[in-house]
Amino acid sequence: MDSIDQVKQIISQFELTGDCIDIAINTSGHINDTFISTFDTPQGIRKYTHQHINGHVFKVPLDVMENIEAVTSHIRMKLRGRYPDISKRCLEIIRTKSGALAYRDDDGEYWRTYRYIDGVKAFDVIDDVRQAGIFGAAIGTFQFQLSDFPGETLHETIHRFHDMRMRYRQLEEAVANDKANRLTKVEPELAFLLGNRERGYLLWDCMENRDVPIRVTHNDTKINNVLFSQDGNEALCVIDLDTVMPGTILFDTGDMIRTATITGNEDETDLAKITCDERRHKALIQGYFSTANGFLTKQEKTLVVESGRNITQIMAVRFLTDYLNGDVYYHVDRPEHNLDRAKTQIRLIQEMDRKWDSLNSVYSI
Ligand code: GN1
Ligand code: MG
Repeated sequence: MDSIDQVKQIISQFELTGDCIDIAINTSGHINDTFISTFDTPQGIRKYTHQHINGHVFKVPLDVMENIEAVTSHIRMKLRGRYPDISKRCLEIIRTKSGALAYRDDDGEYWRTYRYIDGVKAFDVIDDVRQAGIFGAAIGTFQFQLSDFPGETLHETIHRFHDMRMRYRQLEEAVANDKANRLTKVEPELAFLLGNRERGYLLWDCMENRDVPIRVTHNDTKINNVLFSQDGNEALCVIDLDTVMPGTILFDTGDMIRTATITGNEDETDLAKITCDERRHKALIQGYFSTANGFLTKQEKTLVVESGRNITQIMAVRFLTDYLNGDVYYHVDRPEHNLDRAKTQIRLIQEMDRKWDSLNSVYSI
């Protein structure tokens, strides 16, 4: 983690006015280090989000920033004219003093700044059924806004990000190396994931065979990446555009289902609290279809429920792999953190399977 003094020096490289009166650390993300600054300016108090982009995960940080700039410009164009104030509805990059999208520090590490979106709410777990519908509609709207964006112009910032075959190969490698000497602790989880391997290839294969079209995808549409109004009645903005890339929208419906139907936190240690809430699932998909229906193909629609199981599976594989590798990818707060995360994801899949017929009833509505 970077020191506050270092962060102060970094912040001074960006095109900001006023005096920096506070810097706070935000620990919610798994990948980048995040800081929130407060500035006293002649126009009043202004806040900003500063992030040290994880160069281990994002090999070319400037490609990430170019993607975000392109996508946010497109969304802003769609929002203008529809809303008098779009400041809470789209991320806004603050450039460096020399006009760059990110600042490269003396160690070659990249930093970026966004205008902080204040007066909004984010949820790690959904509060109620109605909110699931609002969240689903927000993801559909996001996809719709980008449905006419030329996806092929975006950089692939993490190669084959949702390629399940590659993720299983990485898991196999982690098992073979057993770097952190943890293999004996993961036997049931590993057995479950290996038993589900073939089914997991479905989404990626459909995309590669072009059974579903390539579109712009967010690739991290978890519930806490959508900002809600304070009263929770409106979804305002989809944030964390780091992994925006060409892909299938099923990656996004999948992450949406994974995070909005689970009844506990991603790292909950009491697995008895984890199930897939069928009522939220139904409201979520109805909300999603209400805004996305117009551009989805029949095959995309057919695979939406499966996508929730699929993306939950890929997360379980990735968390378990990182646990076996000794926690080199995701931020962790405790030694078993990644294993706890893998376990909740596996429990969620088991619960989805138990309720599978009921989950699929969304298609007969
Ligand atoms: C990571 O940094 P964060 O928390 O937004 C990860 C996602 C996972 C997520 C699991 C680049 O996202 O793929 O879904 O954790 N991002 C990357 O919560 O690997
Ligand atoms: Mg992310």
